[in-house]
Amino acid sequence: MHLSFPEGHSLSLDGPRIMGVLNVTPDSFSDGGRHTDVDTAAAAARSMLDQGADLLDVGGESTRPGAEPVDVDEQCRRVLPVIERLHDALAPLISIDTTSAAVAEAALDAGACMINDVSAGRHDPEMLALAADRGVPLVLMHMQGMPRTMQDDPRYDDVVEEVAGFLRERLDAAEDSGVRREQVVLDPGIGFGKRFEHNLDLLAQLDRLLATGQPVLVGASRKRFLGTITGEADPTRRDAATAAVTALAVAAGVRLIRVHNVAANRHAADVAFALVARRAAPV
Ligand code: HH2
Repeated sequence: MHLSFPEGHSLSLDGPRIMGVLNVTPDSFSDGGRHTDVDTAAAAARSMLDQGADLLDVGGESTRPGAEPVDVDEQCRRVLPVIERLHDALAPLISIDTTSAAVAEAALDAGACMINDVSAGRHDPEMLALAADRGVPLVLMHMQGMPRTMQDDPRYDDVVEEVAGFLRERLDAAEDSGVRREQVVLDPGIGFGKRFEHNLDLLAQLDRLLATGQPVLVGASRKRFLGTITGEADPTRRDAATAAVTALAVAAGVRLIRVHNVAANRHAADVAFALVARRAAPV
């Protein structure tokens, strides 16, 4: 299994791949305000690539619970100079984290080569057609509600079945719009309209999402449910907790992990993968 990018690049999913988070926002819950000028963002990107990131996810709109939408012009003002600089200086694989097709299109023109849409193509009717037209990999994520209100009262009868069913529907919608199935990554949307128990159920039953046959991405990095378990209120001190999720997700078969601390999670993913490989190794 692999993802195909423009100009003949591809990313094999035979092993775990780490997506480093690069938020160019004043208000993201963990790295907000840290990368708002291009030089600092480029330095952070270089450091993540040195630590073993396979791709970088650049976003100009926080989706933390309670966040207000950021308009297209402001998202572009934040992300485009950073994407251009990264593309010119480091040429990494860059994913654009947005629900707006206009932002995604401008980001692809500036050097991004993948779209990460936390609304799974529901926010902007042009998004699926854009991904099809440009032939880029597309992450479809589950979210109940919208960031501003999603944590008010999330409810499910069977969270895993409902999330998997939603993602199967969005996969079909993407395919109907011309996106190639093998380019679609599914994401359960940890923390997006989910209570503590919902997040645990989704992570404990990743096999049910992997049964779709699609590559799965998990983004649990530093999220609040980890603080609930560990008692750690500061998101930047949740990297060991994040690495535990990474190891278990990789052992379950997840091949894309979205994280803030690349070094810790690169190691966790590689160790988990090496151990799982021995399960299948001949004696
Ligand atoms: N989580 C966040 C943002 N984008 N994309 C995907 N595919 N999956 C996720 O779990 C996911 C995501 C939230 O984390 P972060 O970017 O660190 O914070 P903020 O939304 O406050 O910028």
